[in-house]
Amino acid sequence: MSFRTTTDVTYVEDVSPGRGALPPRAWYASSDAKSLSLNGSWRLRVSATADAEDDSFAEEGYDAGDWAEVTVPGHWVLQGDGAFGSPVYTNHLYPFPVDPPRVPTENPTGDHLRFFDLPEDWPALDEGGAVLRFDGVESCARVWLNGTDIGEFKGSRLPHEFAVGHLLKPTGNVLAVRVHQWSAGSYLEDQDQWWLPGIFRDVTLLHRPPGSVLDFFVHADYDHTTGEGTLRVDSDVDGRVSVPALDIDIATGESVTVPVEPWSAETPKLYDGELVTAGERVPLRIGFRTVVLEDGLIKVNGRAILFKGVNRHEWHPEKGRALDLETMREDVLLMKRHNLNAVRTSHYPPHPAFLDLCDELGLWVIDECDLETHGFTEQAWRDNPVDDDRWTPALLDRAARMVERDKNHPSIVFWSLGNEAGTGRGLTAMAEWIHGRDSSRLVHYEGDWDCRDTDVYSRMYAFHDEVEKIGQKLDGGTHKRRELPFIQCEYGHAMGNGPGGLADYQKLFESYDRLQGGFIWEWIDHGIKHPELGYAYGGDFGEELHDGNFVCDGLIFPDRTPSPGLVEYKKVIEPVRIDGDGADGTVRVTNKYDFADLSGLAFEWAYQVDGETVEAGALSVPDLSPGESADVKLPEPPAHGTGGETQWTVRALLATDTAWAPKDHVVAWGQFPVSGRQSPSVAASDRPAASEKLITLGPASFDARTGALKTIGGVEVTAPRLDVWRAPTDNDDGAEWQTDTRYGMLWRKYGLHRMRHRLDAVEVSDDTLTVRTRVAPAAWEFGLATVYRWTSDGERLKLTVSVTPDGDWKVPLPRLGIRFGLPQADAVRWFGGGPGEAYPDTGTASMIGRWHSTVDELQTPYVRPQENGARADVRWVELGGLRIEGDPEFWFSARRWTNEQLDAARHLTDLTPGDTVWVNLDHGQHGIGSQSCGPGPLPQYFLRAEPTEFSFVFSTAR
Ligand code: IPT
Repeated sequence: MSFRTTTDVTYVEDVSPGRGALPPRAWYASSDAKSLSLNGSWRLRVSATADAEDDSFAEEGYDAGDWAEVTVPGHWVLQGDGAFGSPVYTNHLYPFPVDPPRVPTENPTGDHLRFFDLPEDWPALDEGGAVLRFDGVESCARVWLNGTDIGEFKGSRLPHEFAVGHLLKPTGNVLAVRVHQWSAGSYLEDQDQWWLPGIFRDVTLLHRPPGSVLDFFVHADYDHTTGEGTLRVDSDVDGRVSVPALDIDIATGESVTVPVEPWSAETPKLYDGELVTAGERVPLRIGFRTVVLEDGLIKVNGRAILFKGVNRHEWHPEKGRALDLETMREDVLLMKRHNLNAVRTSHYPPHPAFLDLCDELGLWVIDECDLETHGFTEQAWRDNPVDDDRWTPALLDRAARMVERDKNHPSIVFWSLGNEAGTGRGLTAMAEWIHGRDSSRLVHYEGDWDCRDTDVYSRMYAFHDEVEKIGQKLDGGTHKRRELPFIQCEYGHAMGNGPGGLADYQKLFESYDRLQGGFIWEWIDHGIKHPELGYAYGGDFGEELHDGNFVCDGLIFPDRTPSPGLVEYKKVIEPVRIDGDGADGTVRVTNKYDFADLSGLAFEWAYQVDGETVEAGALSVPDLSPGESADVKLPEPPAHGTGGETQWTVRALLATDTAWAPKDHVVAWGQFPVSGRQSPSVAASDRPAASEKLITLGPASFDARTGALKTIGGVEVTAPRLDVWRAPTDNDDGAEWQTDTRYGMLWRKYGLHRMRHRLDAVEVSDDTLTVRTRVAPAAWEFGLATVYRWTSDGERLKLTVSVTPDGDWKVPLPRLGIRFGLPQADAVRWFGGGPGEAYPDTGTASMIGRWHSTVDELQTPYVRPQENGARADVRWVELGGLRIEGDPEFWFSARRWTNEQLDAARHLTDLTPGDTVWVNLDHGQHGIGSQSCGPGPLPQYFLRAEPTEFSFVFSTAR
């Protein structure tokens, strides 16, 4: 065969979806047809432009001996230690001039080569055909097999198949793939994520025997009024369908109705079946369920559902979007273990294996098309491809590739047209096509608030008050919209510390039928593992345009450890509510599942005295149906010594091992007090004794001139003083487009990070050492008159801090408390909220008890360092040889660097432990909110500057 060498790359800027590929069809694994994975080590050559090299590399016999090697699936910019270029992160700005469909001349192009032989057991080449499948290539690829050009395609996160049987040889096959980073398709893929070129999903050669299955559509409905399921499998190639457990054996195209157990995210019952044609057997996993819009509600199997969801991008800190099966499974397991019931595949169809896991383990899925044109917002959506008929074939191709690939997954309840693409005829065409092709699911798209094309009113980051109005149907809108249910396809922006306010949203979702829940933004921080920085984010690769750490906004850290945000969300959405009344000894249990009864759960009570469990036992709770509640009597409180703070803790645990967590995994819990806490009291019986240099009082000594505390018992301290500063969180800073007040900025403007402490008086009386100060920033006239009063009973030392604001305070305080230094501290024990961090609007999961940790483990490793690690409602804490009791309870944090150093750090590796452990004991903390992309803290979580008094009692630890 003669090979005509060319450098023609006009297809790169062609708006068409491609040339040569087979029509889209369902993605399935055959039981008996052979397949050959072409994953593994490939040869790679990266050029700076699309046409720098001609295509002679695709010719048989080409010598690629000096090419690099790259792993497929993979992104070449994440391999080769930067030798092949670097990742680029932008949120919505196109990282190239906007001139659709033109792309820059500088267009990194990876020529890939894979040599393969057919395995020995591969059928003879005249027995059927073969298909070459690419599951994902970013962003545009041209393909040759054995020197023959077989086509080119765009649509990065969508499958493309080519018929190649006639080109195969038993040995010495050469597969050549030229991948361009930028193409016309890039205009349709402006998602908020790293731009990562490469063949990042599997490449597979599939044998297609004569008479093999082509495409098929499983229709498996459930009628909740009869308890029966109706199955029909439409298949391009005739055959038979069997489901042994249901005694089903029917022809394709034929329907049968039998009693079945339905599929739901809570009860993911799948029936194993098989589709058999003359040439092939294909396993089926059938879930019976019916999704409808009825009475203005999304109903599955006759019941309205509540989404407790998350937006999931595919991410791995080393492999980018080239995810292995184990990682996908880990995501689903983590979601299930944290009570999530839904996932939106933001913003593209995921690897198909992920959807298998959703079917199997049970998650509602919004499957989203690979489409976003967000950057056009910068030009008021002018030239937006979704409103330009030239692009419509590409949009329809994308819709079809998603729907056809994924249509047999029971977990998918919504097709989403894409994300942030404005409005236009192209979207309408997609919606019409999807509605026509699959009437068994609903259509979602957020960008059109009139809901012209959609079956749900969907919004992102709507504030609580607006969500409430929508719940009450007082939000107006088009006639169509007013009839539709509402979801937040994105809310609770999990960037850095937070999100705050989730419990307040959940309350609304549970109060109004129309509000059918939401999806947190987002699942995982897209940090890239980096030798010097720990995890890299936008700008760390020298990008000329980037959006910094806005790419790290997940509920799990890049290494998939849950962040406090996920722990909070788990508690907020728990499927069983456990409230109680300690006084009359009853607990009220409410089943908040949509489908499941409580038979899968076992309940346990524990009775605690001063945070320590003195007795525990099983609690028998009736097997409640969804929505039902019962009051259950607790046992008589066990006898214990006198006094002490007492409480009940009741937990709901898995009664048996499940597919996603072992027996005893805690699903839900509640705590309620029996008798309250007694505040620590210290008689002011000791007299301060002043000498020339020192004042002594009880166990402590002070500098006589400044009144600064120097020692308590044998422990030397850096004197406590008022502290109002915290290293602003991403949510404190807010997003640049936020018009609302952004306190992170204002706190800095008003100098709260550089407060001065003026000493006004050191007074010694019979029983008190009083130090009067004024704490205020340079340049401003407002301040905090702060008085420290020290008393002692000879053994314990009490500090009472009185704070009286003066002047015109324009901002709330970040925190209010004292900070002091300890020469050393490692182990920490406390009685209060734990085990993890909590802030005023993120504290639902903070459980009162006895906890222990270390100073290092108290830190929450937000990828961009910021305020973190506070423990809430602390009664007492012991560290560094001291015991500190609070009156009232306080927020505690300790770290090996100052809050100023924390503030200055850009990556975790910037934080190096110093000689002092800095301890903050806070009377108050400002709420966290979600303003990095959403509302700030609700007013009830503000820490306002107002007259306040609080105390701590210090003693040496027992
Ligand atoms: C919204 C996007 O849909 C999502 O991809 C992500 O960028 C998120 O915000 C923020 O992290 S768009 C929002 C700016 C309204």
